[in-house]
Amino acid sequence: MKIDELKHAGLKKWIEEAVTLMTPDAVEVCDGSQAEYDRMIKILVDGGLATPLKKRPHSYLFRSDPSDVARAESRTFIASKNQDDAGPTNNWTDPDKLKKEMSDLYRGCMKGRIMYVIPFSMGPVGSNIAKIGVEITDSAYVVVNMHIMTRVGTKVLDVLGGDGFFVPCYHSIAKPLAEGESDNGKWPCEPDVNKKYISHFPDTYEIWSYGSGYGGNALLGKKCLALRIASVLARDEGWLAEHMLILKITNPEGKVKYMACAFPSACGKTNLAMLIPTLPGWKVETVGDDIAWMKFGADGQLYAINPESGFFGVAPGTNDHSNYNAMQSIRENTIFTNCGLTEDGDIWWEQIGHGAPGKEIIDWKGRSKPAPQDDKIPKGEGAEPIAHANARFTAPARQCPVIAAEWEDPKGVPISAFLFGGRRPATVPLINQSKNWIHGVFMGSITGSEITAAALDLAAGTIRRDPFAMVPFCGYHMGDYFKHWIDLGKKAEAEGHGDKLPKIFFCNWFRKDKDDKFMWPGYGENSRALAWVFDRCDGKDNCVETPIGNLPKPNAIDPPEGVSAGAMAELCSVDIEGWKKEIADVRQNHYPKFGDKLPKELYAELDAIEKRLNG
Ligand code: SAT
Ligand code: MN
Repeated sequence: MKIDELKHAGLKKWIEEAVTLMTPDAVEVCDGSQAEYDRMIKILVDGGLATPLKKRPHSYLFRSDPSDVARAESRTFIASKNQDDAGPTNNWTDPDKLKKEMSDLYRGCMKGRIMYVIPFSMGPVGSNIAKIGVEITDSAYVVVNMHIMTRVGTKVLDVLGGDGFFVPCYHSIAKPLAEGESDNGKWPCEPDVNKKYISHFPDTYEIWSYGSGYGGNALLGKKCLALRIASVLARDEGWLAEHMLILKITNPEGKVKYMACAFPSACGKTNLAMLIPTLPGWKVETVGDDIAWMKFGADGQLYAINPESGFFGVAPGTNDHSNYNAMQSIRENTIFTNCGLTEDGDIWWEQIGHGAPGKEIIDWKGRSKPAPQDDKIPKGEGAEPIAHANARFTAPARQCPVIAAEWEDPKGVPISAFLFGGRRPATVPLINQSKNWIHGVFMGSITGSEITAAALDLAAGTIRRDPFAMVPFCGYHMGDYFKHWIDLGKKAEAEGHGDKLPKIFFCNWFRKDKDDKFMWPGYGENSRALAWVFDRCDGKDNCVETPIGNLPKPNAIDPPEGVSAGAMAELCSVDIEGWKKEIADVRQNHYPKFGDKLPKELYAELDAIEKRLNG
């Protein structure tokens, strides 16, 4: 499609301005077809950037530049007009100054390249919870990834119509080509991290990204739109855009509930989303593995959609035991980035479940290495893994064997429970239900993981708080974000729908004993905690009230093999002294960060828990 054929005058004007600024050799509006995907892949293979995988149909391996392997948090900006709107967890910069600086960089940045215009829908096309974005990019890698991760193409333009709302997203890899020059197999990007930009303009709902071609820096529908900008839209419009997986759980009687769960990174979120229950008769299916958008329906019930249509999952550590369903999801039609390449033409990574076949393997930097005999992470001086620790797979969600039938239902799925959790070797019980909505918001606000190895300036044992697992992804002041959560609960209650609010739970799969051993086996056994949550949502009398919330009654959760009755009791008990320290830490080190924007309701919650602990 040509720009002239676009019906939306605002979109046309915006693209024309970008063309004038970035001066690409040509412009293509993406139609989202399989033919388009195949054509882009051919360009990437011919250019030496993608390697077809003999062992996996329609699958390709990419190796990025070593400077371009993860989200660039230090170069991620929230450029609100008012500095105070960005809050203490974001890098703020003045929007006018930033736009001027970036416009200078964008000038001529697509010379020698094609500008692809990608109309995409976050959420099922036409859903009233979905939003439309348009990304312009000079990266064919971005086009193919967006094809998998979002709904792309003409069908989106049809919904957009002549005057619909879209989030405009600029992206350039910042590598113009001179006459006759080509990428020649080298991942194009701006190698100087300090010249990469991932910028958000929350007042105007715009995204400008420059210099990186990787993941969330470049696939702008994901963290940039679906979380940072969407969190602002959600605040302004009265809904929730959250860093949550969505799972469907069915009990042995065939009754169904949906849960949305937030965890900081490295807590096994994708694994939980695709869990295979060990509890007989229970079934877990996947609606989403990373992001949930939720709106209240006219019936007062909160409905969630997964705005994405694919999984952009961390490869290392994924294996048939940790996540069988993810391994099944990536058998074909998958893009791999920064994994190892085996002699027989397959991908490989640390903790994939087996050593690498053959004598040699190509590592993520493209170097030939001896094929590892086992899948352990190499340790010691100068040891380098074969796959980058943040190597990823991009796979269509529909390929997941346990994708829920309703995962694309435009009206969303009704959410019964929220779960928050982190890696907490001490103090936090296996599962705990909040006393009420505000107590639940309190739980979300103190979510975090313990730092194990002494990292940078933080001592081991320190809790790195990541409220609602949203710290890197909230597009505005987190104090206001907590308030938004509190307000939504109050509004539902005022409207007489308090009983329909999701119940809120705090969980911890990572408790350790005195010998530093994990007390809970995790993975499929987490279904035992989920089953308890399910029954709580049904009002089953299976809990005891404690100062920190409602904990499972003794024997309410059957211990899995290898967990003694004593250990089970400890996992479900209140560590009074530990919680006193927790409360003191929140009061001294966590809440003050948010200044006077920290809602007074949360301080009141802190006081109330402290009083109960002392009582
Ligand atoms: O690179 S992404 O932002 O898409 C994934 C992540 O870092 O969580
Ligand atoms: Mn995530």
